[in-house]
Amino acid sequence: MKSTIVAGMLGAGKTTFISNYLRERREKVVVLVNDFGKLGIDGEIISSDGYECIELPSGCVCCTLKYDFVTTIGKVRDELSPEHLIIEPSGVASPSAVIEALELSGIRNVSVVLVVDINDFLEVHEADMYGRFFEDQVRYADLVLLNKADLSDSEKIGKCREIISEWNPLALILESKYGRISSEIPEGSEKRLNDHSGGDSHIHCETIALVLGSEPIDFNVVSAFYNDLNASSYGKIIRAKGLFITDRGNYRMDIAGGRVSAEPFKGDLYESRIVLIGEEIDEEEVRARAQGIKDA
Ligand SMILES: Nc1nc2c(ncn2[C@@H]2O[C@H](COP(=O)(O)OP(=O)(O)O)[C@@H](O)[C@H]2O)c(=O)[nH]1
Ligand SMILES: [Mg+2]
Repeated sequence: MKSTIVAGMLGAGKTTFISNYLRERREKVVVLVNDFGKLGIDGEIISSDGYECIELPSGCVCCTLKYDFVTTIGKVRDELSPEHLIIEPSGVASPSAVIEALELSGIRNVSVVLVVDINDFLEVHEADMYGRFFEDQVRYADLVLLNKADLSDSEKIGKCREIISEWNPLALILESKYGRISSEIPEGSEKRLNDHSGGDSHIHCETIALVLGSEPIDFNVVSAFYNDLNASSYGKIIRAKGLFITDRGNYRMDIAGGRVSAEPFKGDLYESRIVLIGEEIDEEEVRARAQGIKDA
């Protein structure tokens, strides 16, 4: 069984990459998603494309969920026997912890794809915000996607490439738009794991999950809510993802890399829901606003 970890910061384009990659392939794939928020939005996006997708419960595979994770991997291998297992850990989990859990399940030579939002990467790098955690993500990668190339320019892309190849000279580095690549994921190499037992292997964020009911809600009202969230009206929102039943049909709306986006969602929805990830979020105010949208 070929195994691939798709790592990357919140909103870099991991789920988008997986969806586009699967669309072009015929192999039997199982996708394991460990989402940070409780509502399993990524799983719903991948399943709507018709792929087998298993959601791990909320939490982080590197700490509380390690045991569940190892059990699930064993079950997938024995019961579903896919040709390819793709794992999307939450954007705050360290790849080394996921590699370790795979090794505990007897899976070696896993491929690591790192999806990077070029603009975010440069900002974070310049601010030296994530330190070792960030470098770790790059070090383990076999393939790095410099994603969201449509929102960047050749100078930034070049700079990104330079930093990444310095940290990891062996990784294949490709530019991408919406995570689209024409080549195959490279074979994984043996990974030498850091001893992260004493250290912090992930970033701690707050997460809030909101359910907005099954009645259609006003598209413009949800858009306005997103714009306010993005403008930091309720604290720092690093990432928002939501699936909504609206008066204009089903929509998926995101905040990633400081941008709000909305696109029609082709899957069925039984309720509208949203997951927010951030710091110092004013939960009470957010919940009140969400209740207002639901009641309107
Ligand atoms: N403009 C642009 N948006 C992208 C690209 N890749 C992903 N996105 C958008 O970025 C948001 C986050 O993508 P997602 O795959 O959910 O990120 P994840 O949190 O890493 O899984 C979504 O709204 C995507 O449509 C890209 O190359 N260009
Ligand atoms: Mg995702």
